Amino acid sequence: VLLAACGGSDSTQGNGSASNEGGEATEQVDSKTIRAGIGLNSEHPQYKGLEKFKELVEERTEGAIVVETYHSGQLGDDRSMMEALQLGTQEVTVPSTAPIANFVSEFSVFDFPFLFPSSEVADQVLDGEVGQGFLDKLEDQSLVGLAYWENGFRNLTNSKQAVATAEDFKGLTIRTMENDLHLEAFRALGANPTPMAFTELFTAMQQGTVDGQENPYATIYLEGYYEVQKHVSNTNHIYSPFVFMMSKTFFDSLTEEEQEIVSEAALEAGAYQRELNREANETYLANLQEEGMTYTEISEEERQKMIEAVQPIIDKYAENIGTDVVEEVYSAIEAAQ
Ligand code: KDG
Repeated sequence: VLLAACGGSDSTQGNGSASNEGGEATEQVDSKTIRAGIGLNSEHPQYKGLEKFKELVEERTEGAIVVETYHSGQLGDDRSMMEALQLGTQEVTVPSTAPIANFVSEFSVFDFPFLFPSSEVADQVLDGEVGQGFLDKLEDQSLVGLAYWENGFRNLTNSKQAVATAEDFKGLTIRTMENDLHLEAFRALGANPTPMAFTELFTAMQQGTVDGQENPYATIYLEGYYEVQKHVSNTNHIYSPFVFMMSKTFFDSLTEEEQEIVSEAALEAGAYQRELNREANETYLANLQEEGMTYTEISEEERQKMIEAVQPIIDKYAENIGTDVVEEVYSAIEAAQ
C-alpha cells in the first residue's frame, strides 16, 4: 500500500521536473528527487545538516537532483523510514545507530553503554576503517551508508525524582529507543524500560505513560521536554552516532558523478552538523535549568557502579555480535586516544 501511495522511486517520472505551462520553449529538466526525513525538529542541528546537504547537492548537480527535507517524523520514525529506503519509496534518512541494529545486528556495538570516552574519539573510529566496515554491512539491507553524523551523549530526564545514584533508576518507567541492548541495559539498572518510536515520546511523557527518557541535551531542549520533565542528570551513558543513509535502489540509479556528489555532500554536511551539535549539547544544559529543570551531577563513583551494573549485558551482546568485531572497535578506540 505504501509503495502504491508513494508511486515508487522511478526516477524517469521526474517528480521534480519543471512544468512547461503555456507552451514556452523552456527546457524540460528531468530532475531526480531526494526525500530526506528525520525524527528531530527543524531547530535541531540534525535538520540544519540536512539543509546543508540540500544546498550542496542542488548547487553541485545544478538542480539535476532536488532535495526535499522533512523533519519531526513527517515521513515516519527511524525504523519505518529505513524500511521506506529499502522499498525505494524514500531516498534518505539519518537514524541513530540503535534502531539500525534491528537491520544489521553488529551496529549494537556502538550503543554499548560508556563505550566512547569523547566525541573526538568517536569521530576517529567512525570516520576510519572500522566505521567504514560497518557502513559496508548496510548494503545487504539495500541501504547505502554515506557518513556518520552525531546525535551525541545521552542523558536521563524524568518527572519523578532526581537521579544521582545507580539505585535511583529503580522503578522509573523509561522510554528507550527500539533496541534490545538499550532495553536490557536499563533493566539491569533497575528501571522499567519501554521501547517506543521517537515520534510518540512527547505525548507519552505528557500523559504520564512514561516517567522519563534519555537523549542528548540538544534534543531535550529543542524538543521542549522541560515542559513535561522535571529532573535531568548527566548520565552520559551512551554516545549515539547518526548514520546518514540512502536507499540503495536510488543510489544505484544515480550517475557515477552524482554518486560522488551525494557521498561528498553527506560527509561535508556531517562535519557541519557535528560542529553545530557539539555547540548545542554544550550550551543547552544551562537553558534546561533556566526553564526550571533540576540538574543532578553523577559522581565518578556512581558512574562506576552504573558501568558495573550494565557490564553483563555488554558481555552478552559482545558474544552475540562476535568478539572479533567488538575487539576491532575496542582497539580502534584505544588507538584513537
Ligand atoms: O532524527 C533522529 C531521531 O529520529 C532519533 O534517532 C532520535 O535519539 C533519538 C531517539 O531517542 O529516538
